[in-house]
Amino acid sequence: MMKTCVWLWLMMISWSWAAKPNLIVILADDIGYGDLGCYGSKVISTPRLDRMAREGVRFTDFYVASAFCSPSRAALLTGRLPARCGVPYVLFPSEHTGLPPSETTLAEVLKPAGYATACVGKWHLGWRSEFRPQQQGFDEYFGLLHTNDVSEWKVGEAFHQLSTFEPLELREGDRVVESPVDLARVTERYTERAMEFIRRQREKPFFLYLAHTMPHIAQYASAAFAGKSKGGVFGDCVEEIDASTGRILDLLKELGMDERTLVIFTSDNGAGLRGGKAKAEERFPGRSEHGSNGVLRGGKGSTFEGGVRVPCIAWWPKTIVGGRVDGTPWSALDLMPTMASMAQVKAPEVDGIDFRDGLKGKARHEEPRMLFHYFGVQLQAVREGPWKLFLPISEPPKLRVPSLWFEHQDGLFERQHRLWPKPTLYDLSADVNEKVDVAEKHPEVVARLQKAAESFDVSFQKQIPPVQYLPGPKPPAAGQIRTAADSVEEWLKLAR
Ligand SMILES: [Ca+2]
Repeated sequence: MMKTCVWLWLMMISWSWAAKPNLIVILADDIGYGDLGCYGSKVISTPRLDRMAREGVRFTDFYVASAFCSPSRAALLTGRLPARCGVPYVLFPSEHTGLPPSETTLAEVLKPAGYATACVGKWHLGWRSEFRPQQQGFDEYFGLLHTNDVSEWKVGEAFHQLSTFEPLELREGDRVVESPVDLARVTERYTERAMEFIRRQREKPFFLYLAHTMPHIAQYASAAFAGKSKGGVFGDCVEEIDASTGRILDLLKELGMDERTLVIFTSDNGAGLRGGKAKAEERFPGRSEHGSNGVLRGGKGSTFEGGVRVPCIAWWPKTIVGGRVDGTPWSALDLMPTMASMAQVKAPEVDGIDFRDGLKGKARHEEPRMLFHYFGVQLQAVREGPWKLFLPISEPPKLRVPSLWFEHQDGLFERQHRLWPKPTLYDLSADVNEKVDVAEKHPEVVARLQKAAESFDVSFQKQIPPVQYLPGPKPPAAGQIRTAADSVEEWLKLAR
């Protein structure tokens, strides 16, 4: 009797892993490490995400591959470091570039394995038709091709030179369905559209990439959430995303799909720091709020933990045992090979690892794994086990990838690609907020990590491809100001 039970149990376990599960990635924009109740927020109420964590696993050491929107997304979808997959820096609407069609995304890997694929929400990986989600393996697309902070900058302001044309358009496939988009309803509409996609899936397994526009600046929540959170308008947006996630989990249960669906909730980078608030306040009055990275140092844009360590919750009833809190370091780069493995297809060569067993709580790494924290093309820090080493850097990168972001803001390239005179070492197990440099106490750790990191980077630098730019009208040069009289017809033609 006992033997039969064990056999049946083993059969069930192997069946659940053998069947191809549905895969959902819910990506919030700029939610920081301290912005959810289950990660310690006292001002933002997230009952549904907290419950998702209780029913699933909450990771304390989950990293994104970049502390900015576009490169973080490119890395999540390809499993490759941002500079390797052609998107080292954040993209602006005036740029004729994006995630190269030659890159293989998770959607492209899953589609031949029989998956229906949908991208709902913020793309931010290229607006020209050559770079849109439909060219990257997604059967369906509903959302905004651009980030939402380009819509309200006034003509004549420096930043506007990067934007060139507006308004911000909501699209179904290539078709514009609302222009300008009502940002207050965007979370609600993404949610409805995602649920409608899920309801349609009866025959095939599916992959849903739901990338929220919120709570990225400029924040808007729908009427049911606006003004409700103790965390201000930022909190309103997070609370709406919390409710949205709850609706999706409820729907999966209602349709009987919950036990064959893996849902991952995470964020694309840490919350922006308060220091940037004054500048933002001039442009987005009342909508310039940032979240919290909890105890972590630094924020969006930085390779300190606050920029690159984000909340991550995985939920899969019966397969993932509920209530686990897991401190294994893993990365958004791992989603591609992990999900490919679940779909029983081979992933292309990537920088991530197959974390399938780790999701279930089985130790995954026999040796400590090294995680590489790049800012664009510059390797700034590495993590291995408890150690985080900031490398000594004596000169700015030799490779200057074309990027409007830098061309339009004097000195920004130099400021953001930092120089460090000497290596700095932190022991994250004792000092998660990176306050005490222990490099002098552990010279052997510094030497070992530095050698391994530099050796990785030497070969990495040789593999960085040129950024793919398409021909097109030029945006105003730095210092030039576009006026309302300037024609944007050429741009609008390309946007269709
Ligand atoms: Ca972001």
